[in-house]
Amino acid sequence: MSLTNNANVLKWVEEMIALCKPDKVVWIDGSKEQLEELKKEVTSLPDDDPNKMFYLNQEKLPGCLYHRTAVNDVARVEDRTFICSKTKEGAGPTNNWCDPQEMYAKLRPMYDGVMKGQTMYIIPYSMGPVASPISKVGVEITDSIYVVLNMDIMTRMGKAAFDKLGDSNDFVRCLHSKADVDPEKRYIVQFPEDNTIWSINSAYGGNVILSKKCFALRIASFQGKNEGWMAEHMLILGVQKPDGETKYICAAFPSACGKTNLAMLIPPEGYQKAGYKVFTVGDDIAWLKPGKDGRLYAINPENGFFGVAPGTNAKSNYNALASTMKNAIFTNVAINNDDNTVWWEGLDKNPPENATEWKGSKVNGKEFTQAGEKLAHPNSRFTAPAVNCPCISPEFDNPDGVPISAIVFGGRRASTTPLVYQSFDWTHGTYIGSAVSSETTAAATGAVGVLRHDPMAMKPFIGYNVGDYWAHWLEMGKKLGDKAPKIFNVNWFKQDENGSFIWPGFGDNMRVLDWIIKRCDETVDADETAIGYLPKKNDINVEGIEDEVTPEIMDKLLNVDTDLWKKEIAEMRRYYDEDIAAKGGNVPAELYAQLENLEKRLG
Ligand code: GTP
Ligand code: SPV
Ligand code: MN
Repeated sequence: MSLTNNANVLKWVEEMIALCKPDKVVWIDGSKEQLEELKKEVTSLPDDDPNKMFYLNQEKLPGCLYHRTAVNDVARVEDRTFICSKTKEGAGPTNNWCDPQEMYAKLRPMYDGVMKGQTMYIIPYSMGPVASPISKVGVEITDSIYVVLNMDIMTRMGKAAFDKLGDSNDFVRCLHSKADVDPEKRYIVQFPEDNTIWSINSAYGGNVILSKKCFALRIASFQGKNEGWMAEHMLILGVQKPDGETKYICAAFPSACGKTNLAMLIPPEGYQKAGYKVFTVGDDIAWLKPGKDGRLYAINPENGFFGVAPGTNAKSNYNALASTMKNAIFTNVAINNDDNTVWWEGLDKNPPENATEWKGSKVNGKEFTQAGEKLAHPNSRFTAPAVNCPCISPEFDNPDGVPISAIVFGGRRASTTPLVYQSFDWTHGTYIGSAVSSETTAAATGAVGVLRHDPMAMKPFIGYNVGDYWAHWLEMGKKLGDKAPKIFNVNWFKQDENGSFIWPGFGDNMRVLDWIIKRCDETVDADETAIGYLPKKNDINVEGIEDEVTPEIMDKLLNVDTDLWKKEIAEMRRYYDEDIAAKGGNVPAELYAQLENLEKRLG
């Protein structure tokens, strides 16, 4: 029985049934009973079934499940991801493009009968609190129980989403089939003008949880441009100061560059004693819209965290670890067979001897890791409900969102970029965002550690022409005027000659947030340099870490090396000219002017 009378939904569902030809159709109402049934079904599959999920130790990890994906299916696949706008210019130089009709024609035969002998699940969901005027509805059709269970954690899933939709046609049509998980036939395709996403031949995270990068960033960024708001790859956190005021900050870092960690940080002891508290609103995606008072407000469209497991431990990110202790799903981590719990690199220093590594082989984990092998895949992930997070913000469900005081950009940079600096204004901040580059990580397939441009940490996620995207940023700044958030850049990843990080990072990043907040409150001065405002050396509080961050290290962290910056800027000019402008991206004149001014200031 269908869960809605919405004629647009019913018509589309009928078409998809006719195309995929499932044996059975199940509407997901979001009830506990239905989800428990699905868990039973997916854990009862034979051990060698690739769709199998496993119950973990239900005393230590109640409600938690484990899943491993195909070896060739462990990360987003950017080379197989398409933005099928009506025109090539619509997708612009940062996206793969194909004519939509051509793409539909190519994919339709692949979906034809793909669900024969299988069940089709129809998942209604809301991105953002159901009551929020900023939220939007999606419907995902899938043949994967893993997807249903992930969507339950990551979104507000179930009938309430259809109630919100009413008889409107404004919902995103998401179609997913795992098909044969054939990497040669894997496609992740967005059709922005049709509000449609088609994903096939993957069963992994970001490729199949279509609410996430496909909808909440690629489609939503396009909607935001047309409707006057922004969808960004940003965490949202609140810092409650000793005086009781909470300041909200958004930060955009590329994949696997520290958003989840910063969003959940535990302040150093000195800050805790002084009365500072950090609250998490979101760890990956922000939808930003001007509010009635003219300030910029953010909601987190998601309802859970799909976080990087390796490196997560009680010290680096206690709150993330605590979030995974019940009703979570673990993907591609290792199993400790002694007690049927999970393990990954960086959890602790004791890899289990009696382990199953992420591909499914039983190994002696100690010997295995000593030999340099990884027990967990570097992009192994947990899916955890936001309600589990000990520091979840009391404003998490606020339909109006939270007012943003600062926007922070960052990336992995071994050199050049200082620990923190502030832009002169919104336009300069937009330039800084456009200039984000970062060393690549395991979050996407391909080489790791290669420096690449990743404007606003959105390179894989801008659902339209990057030139128009930058223009939209500039326009938002004009709309917000003097109420616009201040824009900063940070770099937690500066290295010494031996390749070691010179900034302790994690909880100590609070020290940088502290400076950022003081800049917003205008209670701290700064040095005006060619690249922007830098902290005066003694204004980054190092109380308690003086041994690690000596004055010499602080000098290195805040250093602006003119030669390196001249190279950086030459590369930016090449990037704007060759990678963007020459390939159909209209770099706004204001950004070129920013680049020229920067060149002049550096001499
Ligand atoms: P996505 O979910 O892919 O968007 O990633 P993310 O930006 O949320 O990154 P996450 O917080 O999961 O961090 C990814 C990796 O960076 C982990 O291995 C962390 O241990 C490491 N990391 C995070 N913060 C810091 C930091 O301040 N310093 C250092 N050195 N490493 C960090
Ligand atoms: C990212 O890669 O930025 C992620 C994980 O947050 S995924 O959902 O796979 O995109
Ligand atoms: Mn992400």
